[in-house]
Amino acid sequence: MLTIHHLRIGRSIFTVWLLEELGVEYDLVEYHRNPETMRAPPELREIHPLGKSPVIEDDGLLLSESGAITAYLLNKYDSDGKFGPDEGDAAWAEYTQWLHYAEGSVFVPLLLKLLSTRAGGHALLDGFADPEVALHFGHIAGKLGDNDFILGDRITGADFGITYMVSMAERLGLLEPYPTLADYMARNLSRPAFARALERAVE
Ligand SMILES: N[C@@H](CCC(=O)N[C@@H](CS)C(=O)NCC(=O)O)C(=O)O
Repeated sequence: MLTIHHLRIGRSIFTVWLLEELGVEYDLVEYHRNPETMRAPPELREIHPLGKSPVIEDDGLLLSESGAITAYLLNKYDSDGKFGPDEGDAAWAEYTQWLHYAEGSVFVPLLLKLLSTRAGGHALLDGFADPEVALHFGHIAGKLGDNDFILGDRITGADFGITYMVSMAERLGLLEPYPTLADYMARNLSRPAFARALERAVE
């Protein structure tokens, strides 16, 4: 059976949500952050050399990186293509761009804002991160438009990572200028599969 290594609190709940949407059976192993450093416990390094989450194990495969995990899970468990277009066409290329955009581009400025906030404000970090946050969240809101999901009227694999970024922006108090993104997040987090993920992953 597939195993997900889930670190609280962080992005792996969004992979658990995907597993619930797909109806895949899985074992969940939970880890807690060190309350002082907020880093993952050393046990995660016994699973994967990077010691980060999410990590999945499936049929002898050990896989990290949430975008790659999403792609793998959809390839294997979404045979009727409910959560993404077929590989190779233009719709798939655009979908892949949005799938990797979250971790590849949106996360860094959010991390800088997190560090700046923890430092009680930091001019150098904010000087870079503030316009980048505005650039990326303006871009995401522009793409979303009046749609329910990032690529239109149905949820795709790209929505899991984008929802994580939007939720992180919300936690950092950065979402106020983007009411449609707040609605988007609320819509996604109110899905029954997300409620099941929370029930499973958060005691
Ligand atoms: N790009 C990776 C990032 C993985 C990552 O940094 N995960 C965080 C949790 S949200 C983590 O494990 N942090 C603990 C640490 O670095 O000590 C992905 O998409 O999975």
